[in-house]
Amino acid sequence: MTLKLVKGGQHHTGRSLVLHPQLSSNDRLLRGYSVGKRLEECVRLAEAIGLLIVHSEVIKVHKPRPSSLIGKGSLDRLSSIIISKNIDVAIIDSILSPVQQRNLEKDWKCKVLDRTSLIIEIFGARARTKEGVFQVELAALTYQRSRLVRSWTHLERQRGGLGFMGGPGETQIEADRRLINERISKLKKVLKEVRRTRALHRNARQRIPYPIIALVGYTNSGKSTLFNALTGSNVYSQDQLFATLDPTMRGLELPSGQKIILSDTVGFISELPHELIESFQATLEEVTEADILLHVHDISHPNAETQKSDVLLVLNKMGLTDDADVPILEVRNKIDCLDTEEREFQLNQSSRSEKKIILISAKDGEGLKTLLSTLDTELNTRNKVMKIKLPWTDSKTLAWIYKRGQVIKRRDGNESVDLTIKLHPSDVARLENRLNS
Ligand SMILES: Nc1nc2c(ncn2[C@@H]2O[C@H](COP(=O)(O)OP(=O)(O)OP(=O)(O)O)[C@@H](O)[C@H]2O)c(=O)[nH]1
Ligand SMILES: [Mg+2]
Repeated sequence: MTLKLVKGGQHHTGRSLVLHPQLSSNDRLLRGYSVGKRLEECVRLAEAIGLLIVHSEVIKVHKPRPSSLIGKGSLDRLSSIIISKNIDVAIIDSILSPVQQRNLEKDWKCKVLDRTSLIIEIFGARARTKEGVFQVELAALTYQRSRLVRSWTHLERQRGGLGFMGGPGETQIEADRRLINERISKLKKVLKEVRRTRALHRNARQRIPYPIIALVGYTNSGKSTLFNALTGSNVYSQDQLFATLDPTMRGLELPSGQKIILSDTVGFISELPHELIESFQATLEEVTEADILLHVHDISHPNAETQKSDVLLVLNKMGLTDDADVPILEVRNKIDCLDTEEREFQLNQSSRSEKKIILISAKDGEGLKTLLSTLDTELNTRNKVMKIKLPWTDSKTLAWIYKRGQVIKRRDGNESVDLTIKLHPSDVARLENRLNS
């Protein structure tokens, strides 16, 4: 498979067909998941790279065929639609094996993209910064490489006889893999440098230790709208999947006067390709390093529950388990879209829930005050980051700090030691007493 990336926001043009294969083993059916909505999402993904969708359907797959996923009957029926409607690209909303993809392309005589390649394509079209472009390219190549391995190794296509391209006897697959590997290691080096620079910036920020609050959530849930409403900014927000790709941060003051940094970043989606999660480490570090996560839900979406668990799944893959590492506050957005009955239900649920649930409308501003004061409370009951200088003579306090708190950074001087520590708010006062006595 060749996955050609569209760089710098260019769009594809083309007539397209979108299929959502509904596997009978699909456990989502049991979770009140709407298949129609999932098809709609895939149509919107295809639209996100500028394709014109001329036909879309859910197709029942009882026994997935290893050679083509869908059965012969549907294959032929779709083939005539593809011919009569002049279709250039068929999008299959699932993950295809390289063999399935090639066979479908041969059979239908059009380009075939699966969900993973489609999402990587969208990221490619959205990437604006150098960093974004590199990250997408890395994801695309990693995906391509995994498919080379699976599809070609047993075929070992020998490159035509002369042997001056690559060493004698070198096979096409080895040459391809070598090129891809070289590029992948180059990209990884560049991105490592990006991460190093970012870490330096983060350290500089931590010298004035403002807590970082990161917005996370399903794509199109309203993160950027909320970001704009809270910070008075004007970042791009649009009724479009993956409107945001590059992270943005802004300072903000809570009602108590506490300053925080709010960060908006790329949204998640069901079955987000793991290649993207791995490649976007630099971007996603704003999330993994945050003090609190605000998980923004589009509560008016019929698949809100599935979207929620799929976002938590991605966070898990990033090593963030629900509340164990960092508090995750549930923010239910778009309550302006609910009717009276649904609104009552939501209010009821949030007042009964043990976990904090905050209902808001980022568009109308409803609930934003509560959200900010909740953040205040949350930050006040959480560990505080402090910097102190301790004379060596006070070894008792040093021992106390190691026992009660967490030492993040330590620099030993001749007469004193500089420490950056994390302490529970109740211990902060105790420490101050010790230092003053
Ligand atoms: N009715 C209503 N619409 C909202 C609300 N918040 C956001 N929207 C709309 O939802 C769409 C998506 O909003 P964004 O803020 O771009 O969503 P996002 O989460 O940043 O999306 P990505 O960047 O694509 O991940 C836009 O059309 C917004 O106008 C809300 O509270 N009520
Ligand atoms: Mg956004």
